[in-house]
Amino acid sequence: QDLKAFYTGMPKTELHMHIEGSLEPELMFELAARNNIKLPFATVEDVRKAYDFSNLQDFLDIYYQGMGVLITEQDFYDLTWAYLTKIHGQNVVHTEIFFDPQGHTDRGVSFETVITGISRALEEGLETYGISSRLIMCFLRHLSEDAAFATLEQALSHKDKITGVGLDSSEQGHPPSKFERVFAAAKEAGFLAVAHAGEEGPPDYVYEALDLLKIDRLDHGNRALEDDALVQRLITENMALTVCPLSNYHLAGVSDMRQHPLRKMLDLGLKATLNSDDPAYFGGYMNENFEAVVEPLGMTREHILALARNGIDASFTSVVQKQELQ
Ligand code: ES4
Ligand code: ZN
Repeated sequence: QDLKAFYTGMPKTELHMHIEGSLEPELMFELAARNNIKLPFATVEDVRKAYDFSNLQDFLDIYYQGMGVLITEQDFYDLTWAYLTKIHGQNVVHTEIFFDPQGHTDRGVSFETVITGISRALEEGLETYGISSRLIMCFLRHLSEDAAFATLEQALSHKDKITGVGLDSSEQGHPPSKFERVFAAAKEAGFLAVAHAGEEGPPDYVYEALDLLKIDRLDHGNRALEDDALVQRLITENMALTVCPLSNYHLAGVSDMRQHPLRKMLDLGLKATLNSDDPAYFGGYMNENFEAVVEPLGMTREHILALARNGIDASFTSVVQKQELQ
């Protein structure tokens, strides 16, 4: 109970959160009504009942369907503002937000509409709540390399608003190597890089993310623990992992939180951080993710502090600063 007061009151960073995954069912209904879109659900309760996933693809199908209510710039603003309001109430002071432009441009919503709505909310989040932020544009890995290149091209005129590129969506069968050239071009253009790897995919995909995509931070990385040499390398390179406990519980076969690898990662010396991934779909934001692991894993005040410190150290703001000092 004492620990709960500690992590809820603690200033926190969030480094792995898909803004489309923060769309709560209530707002989904509101936007559907506003945009004359018919949802395949009658009530908010029906939506929540559908959030019963057995794997990543199961979830992604519902996630892409859900984001279909986002049409106008105001929709993207409202989505982002709702997230910022929520995390302000949880003492999150810095957030690095993923967005999936291809999930929108493929439905006829322009890149400009998406980026303008999100960015306007982020600017206001800094003014009103004092929350600093960064934006990370993800490529959908189930789509082609060409499609990723076209998306990167669109991002170039918004370089001032986007700090990094990432890689998400269906991992199995879509290895990082598929995007080696796109990431090289993105890095050349000055973007930082992250990638989802080792969420469902094998340790080999983590090696590829390191060696071919030259990532600055690893998203998930859970399956790296299957390979001792890889673990040693992540420690030596001081590579941060953005771990998402409630997401793993709902998608990645962690059926009992006492089996979750987060504490083991910290005890091994890996630079693990705690994040919410898709808070509207997986049952909670930052505090709920702390709550899911602290007691089941017997974590101490020191573990919680390490997560907070790692979050600051692994933030793109810190990464940029370190690069400038070199
Ligand atoms: C995602 Cl949990 C997860 N994994 C991969 N891609 C994603 N996009 C949104 N949430
Ligand atoms: Zn994710």
